[in-house]
Amino acid sequence: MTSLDTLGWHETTELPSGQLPARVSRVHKGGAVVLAEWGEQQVEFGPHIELPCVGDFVGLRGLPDNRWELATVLPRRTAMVRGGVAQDSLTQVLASNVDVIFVVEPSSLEGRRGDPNLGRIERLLALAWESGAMPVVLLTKSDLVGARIGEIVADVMTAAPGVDVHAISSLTGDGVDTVAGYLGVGRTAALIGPSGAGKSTLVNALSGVDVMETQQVRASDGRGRHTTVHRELIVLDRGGLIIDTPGLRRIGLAEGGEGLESVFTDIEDLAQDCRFDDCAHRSEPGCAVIEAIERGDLPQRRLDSYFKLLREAEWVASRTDWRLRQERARQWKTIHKEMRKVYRNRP
Ligand SMILES: Nc1nc2c(ncn2[C@@H]2O[C@H](COP(=O)(O)OP(=O)(O)OP(=O)(O)O)[C@@H](O)[C@H]2O)c(=O)[nH]1
Ligand SMILES: [Mg+2]
Ligand SMILES: [Zn+2]
Repeated sequence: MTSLDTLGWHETTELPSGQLPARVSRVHKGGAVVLAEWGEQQVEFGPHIELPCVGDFVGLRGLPDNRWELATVLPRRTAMVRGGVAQDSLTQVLASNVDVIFVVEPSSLEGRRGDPNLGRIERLLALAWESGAMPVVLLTKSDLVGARIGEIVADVMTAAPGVDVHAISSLTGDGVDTVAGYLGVGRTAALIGPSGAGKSTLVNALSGVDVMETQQVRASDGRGRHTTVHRELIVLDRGGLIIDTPGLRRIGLAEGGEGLESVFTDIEDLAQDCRFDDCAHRSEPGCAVIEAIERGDLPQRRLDSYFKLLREAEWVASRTDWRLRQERARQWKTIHKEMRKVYRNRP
C-alpha cells in the first residue's frame, strides 16, 4: 500500500464521487501508468479528457474486466512548460506539481575539456522560475574536475543569482545527501538538463537501486546519447518523488517570459539606477548596467545572454499571441490618430 502522502497528494480539490486518487508516473500513446494506493496501474484515457502529463493528480474510474480509466485531471499547482521550437509552435507541459527543479549541468564534459554552459543554465532557470517551482542548480561529475570545482561553482553562481548551486558526484556520492535534503516525504523534484549530464545516474544514486538506464557519453565530443526517452515519476524509498526527463535537444522559451526577470535579477536591480527609465543598456549616458560591466561587476556575457533571451521571448510572444499583435496594432492606430489631431490643431 502506498499512502497518498507518499505520492505528494495534498490536494484539497474533491474528486467526483466514485473516482479513486492516483498520480501520473508515465504517459504513452493512448494511456498512462499511474501510481495508485495499491501500486502501479495501467490506465486508459477517458473520453473528453485533456492530455495529462507526468506529475498530474488524477481521478480513476473503474471499468469492466479490471480496467481503469483516467477520468479527471486535477488543476496543476505548478507546471513545467516548454515553448515551441521552430517547426512546431505548440507549447508542451513537461511535468506538473513539482516543488523543486534541479537544473543539471555537467561541471566537465567527459573526453573533452569544457566548462558548464552558462547560457543553457540561464535558459533552463527561466523555464524553472516560470513553472512556479523552486530552481536549484546541480553541477554533476565534480569528481572529473578536481580542484577546479570551486572556481567553476563561482562562475556558475554569476549566472544564477538567488539560486542554490551545488557541485555533486553520483560516482563518489559527494553532495548526493545535499540533493536528498531538498526532498522528503511528499515533495516532488524534477531533473532537467542536457543528455549525458548524469540525471538518471543521480536518480539511481538517490534511490539506491538502478531504477533508470544510463549510458556513457560519446568519447568524441562528450555528448550524451539520449538514453532516457520517457519522462517518468519515481517514488524514492528514502522519501520524496523524482521526475527523470530525457535530455531535450532544444528548449524554447514559453510564452510570457516572466521567468527571465527572476533569472536576471542582478541586471534588473542595476537597471533601477539607470538615468533614463527606458534605458536599453546599449550606449545611454548614466547607464548603471554598462557601468557595472566597466567596473567588472557584471560579465558582458551575462548582458548578451539577457538581450538574446529577451529577444527570443518577444519573438515567441509576437508569433504565438495573435491578440497581443492586434493590441499593438490598435495602440499604434490610436497613437497615429492622436498625432494627426495634434498636427491638425497646430496654430
Ligand atoms: N565521472 C562521473 N561520471 C558520471 C557521473 N554521473 C554520471 N556519470 C556518467 O555520465 C554518463 C551519462 O549519464 P546518464 O545518467 O545516462 O545521463 P542522463 O543525463 O540521464 O542522459 P540522458 O538520459 O541521455 O538525458 C554515464 O556514463 C554516467 O556513468 C559522475 O558523477 N561522475
Ligand atoms: Mg537519463
Ligand atoms: Zn541602462
